Amino acid sequence: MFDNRKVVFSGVQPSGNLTIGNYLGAIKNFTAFPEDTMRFYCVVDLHAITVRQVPAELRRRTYETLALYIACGLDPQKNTLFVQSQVPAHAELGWILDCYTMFGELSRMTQFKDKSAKHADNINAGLFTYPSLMAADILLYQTDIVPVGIDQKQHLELARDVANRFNTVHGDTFVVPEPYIPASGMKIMSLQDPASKMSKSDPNENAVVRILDEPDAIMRKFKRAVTDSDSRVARGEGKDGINNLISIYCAFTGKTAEETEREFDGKGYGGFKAAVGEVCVSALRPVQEEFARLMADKAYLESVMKQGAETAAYYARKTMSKVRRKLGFVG
Ligand code: AQP
Repeated sequence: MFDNRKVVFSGVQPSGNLTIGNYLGAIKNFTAFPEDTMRFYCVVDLHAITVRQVPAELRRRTYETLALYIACGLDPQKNTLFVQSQVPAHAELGWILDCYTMFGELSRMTQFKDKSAKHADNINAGLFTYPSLMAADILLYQTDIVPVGIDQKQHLELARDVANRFNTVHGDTFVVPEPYIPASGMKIMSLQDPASKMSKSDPNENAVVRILDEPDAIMRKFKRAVTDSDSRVARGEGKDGINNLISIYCAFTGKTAEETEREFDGKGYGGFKAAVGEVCVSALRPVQEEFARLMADKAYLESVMKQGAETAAYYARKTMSKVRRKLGFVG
């Protein structure tokens, strides 16, 4: 909409140390878009405060998330990498879209229900209206494509509904975005409770493999992964643990589930778990090395943030002036 390039937008919350769920479900796919797209990748710190954060940790994780974007292959010269709170238009459009999002719609969001159950002492309004802020993040850049994990599909559908509603009332204002959920972006499940999503804020460290975990820790966590009483490496009903490990193995190696089942035919769970650990360790090693190098140069990370925020704000302003005019705001 800004020019003839397709726009890609996505974000990750700096709400914990990122997991292989965030990596395989989202960040790895951010690098999949061609040069002739316009790409915005945001560290969504405004979203992170819907759950209580320790300020010093939030600050550190904001730098770390940005460094991980770069370490995972996002070149700041070719992608706009920025921090959400440094572009105030996100909060401004978030409020406006709150007024175009229905209470009933927000009440149906499964993430709200899950997070309210997890944080029963702090069910704040921001947790409830999280999806309208997410819609604002996306619509602000006239986004065509949003690479996300499948767990975010419901929020994305809501963003589409909000865009359509606004466009119907005020005439064409926003591009209606499409999700991009590639096969390798399946939902990575907890290693200890494979019926629930692997989440960076899970207090059980054995449940979560983090992008920055040491090789020993990664191997240990996979070896302890909960499976079942069968011993055949094959997908099936009631085999959530093995289904999940097969998905992870496939995502790191590019092999299909059938190829994986054939490769481990007759080999038992122990050997398979070790093999999943090994492919994970070797895929993450270059990311970890680059991350360490970047974190030693805070001034560089700050320059990336500053440049990214300026570029993002430039495009956000274009959308906001259109939105303000359509709404009848003065000036
Ligand atoms: N387990 C997962 N499998 C596949 N994709 C995942 N994503 C997250 N977990 C998985 C994808 O990562 C992107 C960024 O997620 P987020 O930080 O915005 O929030 P989230 O989905 O709430 O992630 P977490 O790890 O569960 O965070 P906390 O614990 O803070 O709530 C999204 O594209 C998401 O789909």
